[in-house]
Parts: sequence; C-alpha cells; structure tokens
Amino acid sequence: MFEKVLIANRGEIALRIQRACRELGIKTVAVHSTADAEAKYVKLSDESVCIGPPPSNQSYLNVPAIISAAEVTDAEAIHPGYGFLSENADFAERVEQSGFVFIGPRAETIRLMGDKVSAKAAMKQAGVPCVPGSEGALPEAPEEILRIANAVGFPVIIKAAGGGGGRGMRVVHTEAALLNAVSLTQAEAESAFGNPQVYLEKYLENPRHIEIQVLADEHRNAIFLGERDCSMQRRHQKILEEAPAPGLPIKIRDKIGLRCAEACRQIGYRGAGTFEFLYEDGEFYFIEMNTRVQVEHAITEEITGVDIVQEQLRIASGEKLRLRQKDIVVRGHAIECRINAENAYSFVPSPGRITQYHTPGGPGIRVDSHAYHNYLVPPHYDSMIGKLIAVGDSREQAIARMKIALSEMVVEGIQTNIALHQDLMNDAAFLQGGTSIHYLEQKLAALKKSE
Ligand code: MV4
Repeated sequence: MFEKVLIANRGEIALRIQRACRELGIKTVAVHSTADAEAKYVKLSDESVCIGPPPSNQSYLNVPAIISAAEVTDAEAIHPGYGFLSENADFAERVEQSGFVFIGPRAETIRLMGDKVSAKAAMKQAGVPCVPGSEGALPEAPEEILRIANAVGFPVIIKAAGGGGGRGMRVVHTEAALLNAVSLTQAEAESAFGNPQVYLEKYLENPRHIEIQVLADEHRNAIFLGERDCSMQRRHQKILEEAPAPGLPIKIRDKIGLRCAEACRQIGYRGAGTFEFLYEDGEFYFIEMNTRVQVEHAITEEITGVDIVQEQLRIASGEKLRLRQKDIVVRGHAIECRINAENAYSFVPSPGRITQYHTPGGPGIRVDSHAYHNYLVPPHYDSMIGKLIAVGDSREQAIARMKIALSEMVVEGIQTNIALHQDLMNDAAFLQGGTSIHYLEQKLAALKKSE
C-alpha cells in the first residue's frame, strides 16, 4: 500500500479521501488554493501545499503546481476526487509520466470514455444495451442523416461526442428541423469541445436515470455494487439520490449489473466507475460512463458496506479485489440529500460565513461535509457544502430518518437548500418512488406558477 497520497481536490471529497487514507495508514498531502487555506481538510492533513489563487484554473486545475506539490512532498500517488482533473486523460498521463500513480483508470480508458461516440461503441461491443441510434458519429451527407433519423424514428436527440453531463445536446421532433439542428450542434461542439463530431439517438421522453457502480482491478476482476437512482435533478445537477432504485426488480438489476462487470473485464477497466443508464419501460439504455468516484458514492457504501474510496486506493496500489460478486449483498435503503449553499427555490448561490452549524446524528445518519461553525463558504467553487445521508432497513425508514435529520440540521449565515429537501420528503410522487428525470423541474415550474 502507498505510504503517502496527494489529494488533488477540495471540500467534502478531500476530507472523505483523507479519512479513507488515514484508515489504511496512508499519510496525506492536501493541496489548496488561497481561498481554502483555512479549510478543515487542510488542517487535518499530514501536510499541505498551497497551489495558487482562488480561481480553479490557477489552482485545482493547475497541473504543474499539483505535480510539483507531489514532488516536494514525496507523495507516491494522486487521488483526483470528482470534478476538476478527475476525468482529464492528459492529467492522468502527466501524473504517470512524472512517476506517480494516478488513482483511477488508465489514461487511455479515460480518453475512450470521454469521447461519447467511442464510449458507446466500446459498450455496444462489450454487450451493454445502448439507446438505438446512429452507428458512431453522423456522416456528412444530409440524405444519410435523414435516413438514419427516420430509421430511428422521431423524436431524436443530437449529442456531441465531446459533450456529456448534459452539455452539447439538442432534441429534434421533426424531419424538417433535423439538418439545421445537426449543424447547430456541430458548430457548438466545435467551439466548446474542439470536436465537431455529433451522434444521434432515439430521444427517450420520460426515463429515469439509474447508474451502476463498479469496481475493477488491474487483474481483470470486476464486480458491481448495485445501482443508484439519480433522477431527482435540475439542469443536470443532481439534488437527491437513492439506492436501490425504487421498484426496480432485482432480476433486472442483477442482469444489467453483471453485464457492466463483464464489460469492465472486456475493456480492461481499472478502478471505481459508474455506468449511466436511462431506464424506461423496464429497459436499460447506456448513455455514458464516469471514470471517477462520484458525489453519490456514499449511498452505495451504506447499502453494501463497501468503502469505495478505500477500494480505489487498494486497486491503484495493484492489489487484487478482495470482494467477489457473491460477497456483495445489498441491505436496506439509503438516500442522500446534497446540501448546497444556495437559495432553496431560486438556486442562486449563497456563499459567505456560516455563523451557526449543527449536524444531525442518531441511527442511520451520516454527514459527509467539510463545513464547520464559522466556516467561510468561498464563492469560487461548487455550492455543495455537504451531503446528508440516511440509511434504513426500508425506504420508508430512510425517509423517516432523513426528515428528522433535516429538521435537526442547522446552517445559519448563508442560505441552503434544506427547505427544498424537506419539501421533497413530503412530496407524494417522491414518496411513491420512481419519478422521472423531469419530475423536479416540472414540480418547480408548477410551484412558480402558483406563486
Ligand atoms: C438522453 C435523454 C433522452 N434520450 N438521451 C442528459 C445528460 C447526458 N448524460 C444524457 N442526457 C440525456 N440523454 C436520450 N437518447 C435525456 C437526457 C437527459 C437527462 C439524462 C440524465 C439525467 C438528467 C437528464 C436531464 C435531461 C435530459
């Protein structure tokens, strides 16, 4: 196992990774911007290095500064967390070329999955069900594009190969609108991602967003850790996630999960990863793969008892997975509420000083947060200040515990979205379970109308 790991991230995930390292007896190096000099995870780490001014592109995205920090502190490996450089293949390559271990997949795997056209082709090849659509990138010839779209059937969606996470896509309802939409999406893709390639899919009107967590070692062992339902989102920002997905038959889950694990073996995947699917009418359709640890990994940890971040560290150090698929037993139900420093209904960010801070506790409650009394939430980064996770034997118990936890949570001095979560915990459709990716935006639109 490593002796020292550098954590190339900030906030709650920096603290989460630090805790995993500590439990494995690994020393940690925190890197931070000047805005995060007073942060809790910086003070708690064995060493820390300031890597630049507040803007991310001069600090948490500053590759030479991060590599220098690893050099001067003699760290052996770099954990990228999520966001920032976590899915940057060039960074992974630079880390390895500088003689450090990148805690994640090989750079070529990150590159493969970063290009959504090659990712989909690889998954199709590996037997993962995909959304019907163009085979690879769309050709130039307009009559070919029209032929493909008509074969798939309208509505269709045009997506940029370089996009993902909701960037660079356009829904097209009619043949008349198709070619113009393709041109527009290509032009946007060229300027945003430097890659004009686009592909076409059948547009699924009302799916759920369900993802499969996998772990794979470099010895071609791979397992899946159940699924998460991440449908409760607004503008591609997840608000609340839960595991397992309400109402998803275990047979269907196991079938898709085993396929994902098999795909990992086939492509030689290494590390933790997530297969994102749209789920509609009992069918799974692959859309993207994330090659990092995700914000919502904690709910999977709570229902499987597997420490995903520790497993990332073990895999990166070359160990074989100690867990077999038969060892993975899903127990109970977990829900995560993302606590953001923002207005609960306008979603306007609300950075500033936290003047009162109390976290909930009791059975089945986990709080993953870097915040504390008097913490200054900087305005430069993502507004998430922590995650409230409730686990219970049943979904009903997890919800009951989450309601109590939300009522106990005190954050003053800034605005938070706690009230929105409280609203959701009493929402009839949420309580029923299985809402689609459009549910929250529709609910918010209805609330606005009734104002
Ligand atoms: C889709 C889709 C419907 N049909 N693809 C958005 C983010 C990116 N990961 C893929 N996205 C979508 N792809 C087809 N063929 C609807 C979405 C989508 C979505 C997906 C997951 C979570 C939230 C979403 C919100 C709007 C649209």
